[in-house]
Amino acid sequence: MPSLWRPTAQIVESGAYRANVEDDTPLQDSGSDTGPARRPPKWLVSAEARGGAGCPGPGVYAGTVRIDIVTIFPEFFGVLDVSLLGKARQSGLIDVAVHDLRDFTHDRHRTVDDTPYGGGPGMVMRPEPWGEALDAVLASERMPGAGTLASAAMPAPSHERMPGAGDPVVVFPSPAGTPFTQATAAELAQEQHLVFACGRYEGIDQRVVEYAATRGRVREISLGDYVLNGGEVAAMAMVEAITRLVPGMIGNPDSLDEESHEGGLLEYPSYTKPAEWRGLEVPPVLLSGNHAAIAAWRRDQQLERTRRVRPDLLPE
Ligand code: JF5
Repeated sequence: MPSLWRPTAQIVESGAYRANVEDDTPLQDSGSDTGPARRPPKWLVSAEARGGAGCPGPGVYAGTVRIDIVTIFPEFFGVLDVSLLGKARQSGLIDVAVHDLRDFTHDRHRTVDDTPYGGGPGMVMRPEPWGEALDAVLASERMPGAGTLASAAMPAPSHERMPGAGDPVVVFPSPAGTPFTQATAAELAQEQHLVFACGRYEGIDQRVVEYAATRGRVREISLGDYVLNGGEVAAMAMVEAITRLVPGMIGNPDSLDEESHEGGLLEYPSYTKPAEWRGLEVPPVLLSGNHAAIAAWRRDQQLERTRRVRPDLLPE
């Protein structure tokens, strides 16, 4: 690839890497014990979102949201390419990288799980690969005040810092977490760096969550009261809900529109042309041109629908 076209950061053969500007060296060797190097799918890297040729690296543009996803199934996240990255890349506002947890193992079988202490069914994800993966994705974190005169002073080592506003948010999708809502999505859409740690098996060694809390602001978040095979599908849903709310996103619905979903009512039913289709008619009020009547009808529909299917959303 001609250097002019080289992205400022790229995913390397080991699966996923976001290198800093000018640095495409993997932070960790995936090891030669894993057979021939695999070519990363093109969606693993979002060069456009990182600024493209000749542009500064991620985090340079105000408003860029960085999202790292750590998983043993990086291929799962190919669908993000279709659902959001196309738009997000064009806007340059969202920078997503997917990382294979197994790239942070050192044994020939790339082991990520083991039997639970204390006994019981299933397997638990071992802490070591998670520690290395989290260190890697958090390594290029820009310190508060970076690039200013104040940054000349040595920052405190991260293990002595208490994570606070501006530090990365580490999300552990888990049925044991707090419920994910539109309000959660709106909050997370304001962050600069989100890390999704997708667990599998019976879960991740709890010390990983403890450790992550020393490096970032940890959120254990549930998509709903059901059990999935892993955090991937939950993470994907969260990423989609969050990214569509990122300020400046192309096609970003305006905030007034969004507000009707936040602690509000369900949507009213929508119709478009033709006015009659297979014997089914559009409610005449919508064709009346009477804007007050239309607004009243829509409100009424919202209330009726909410009472019927989601009474829990209504006060008392
Ligand atoms: C998971 C360890 C995560 O099942 C879920 C989930 C449900 N709602 N939100 C997340 O995550 C799967 C399994 C094991 C961590």
